[in-house]
Amino acid sequence: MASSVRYEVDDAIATITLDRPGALNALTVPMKDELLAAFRAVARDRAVRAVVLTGAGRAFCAGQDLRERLEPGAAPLAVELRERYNPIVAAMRALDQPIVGAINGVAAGAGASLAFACDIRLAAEGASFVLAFGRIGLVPDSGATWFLPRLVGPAKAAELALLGGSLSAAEAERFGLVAGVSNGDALAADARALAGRLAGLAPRALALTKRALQRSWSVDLDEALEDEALRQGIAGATADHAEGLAAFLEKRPPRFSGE
Ligand code: LHQ
Repeated sequence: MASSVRYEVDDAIATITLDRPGALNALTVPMKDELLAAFRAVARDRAVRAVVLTGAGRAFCAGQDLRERLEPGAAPLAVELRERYNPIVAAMRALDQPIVGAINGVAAGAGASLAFACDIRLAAEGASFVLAFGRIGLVPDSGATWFLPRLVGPAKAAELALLGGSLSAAEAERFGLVAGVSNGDALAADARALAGRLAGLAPRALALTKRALQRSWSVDLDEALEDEALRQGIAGATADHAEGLAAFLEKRPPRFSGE
């Protein structure tokens, strides 16, 4: 079967491209397996320092392939989520390397959830986020109910999730859901430049920062302060911290090794 997820590594940046443009990159079983394999490949490859997740063609991802759901033998929804979607979202969040979502077009249903699970998002002018679940009598899934209130606030999250509403790229930027909106064809280059900036930073500090931000949602301030102290102890013992200090004092850009 032809691959529907492209995985390319270039200059410390892995680009993962959802590649079924004829169906707006709607997710099939093999595609979900490939996507999980791609994130696992990133996890194993320390030479990769940042990831770009994007879609081929005019869409980012239209969520679950709805035609596939009608095929005989399709797994029950809860099973499909537990066995295929949830492991992808968990793998994205467990990744040490930061993920830049390059949202090139519509991100609907579980496609929106994938976008939410990225660490930073950039959007093309024409992109949108569509909470399409309710329109087909389903509940937001693949992390959407967890990420959305945290990303845009509870009021907007409720409006979008309950009404199955859509956010344009400009609105998404206003709500802080995307870090920027790229004009014309600039998105790929802008996302790569952002990933390049991340790839130039100290990998272990980035990984520790990702974890601290994630953990902050489930702990009180005292625990967060202690968690920061613990992580800073680890970061402070790295060669990259020593390199960062040396570079500052020598007034030169740092060269982080990941050690
Ligand atoms: C599609 C799809 C699609 C197949 C466009 N499937 N072909 C669900 C179930 C199981 C387990 C776990 O979780 C989930 C979570 C979910 O993801 S539920 C939500 C599923 N997604 C949707 O409900 C979105 C359905 N798509 C749309 O509403 C529209 O296509 C959007 C708003 C994304 C884009 O609209 P347009 O720009 O007008 O494009 P279009 O509708 O004309 O689509 C273009 C083609 O892509 C078309 O194929 P065709 O052969 O007729 O040209 C669509 O059938 C196909 N396509 N989404 N999810």
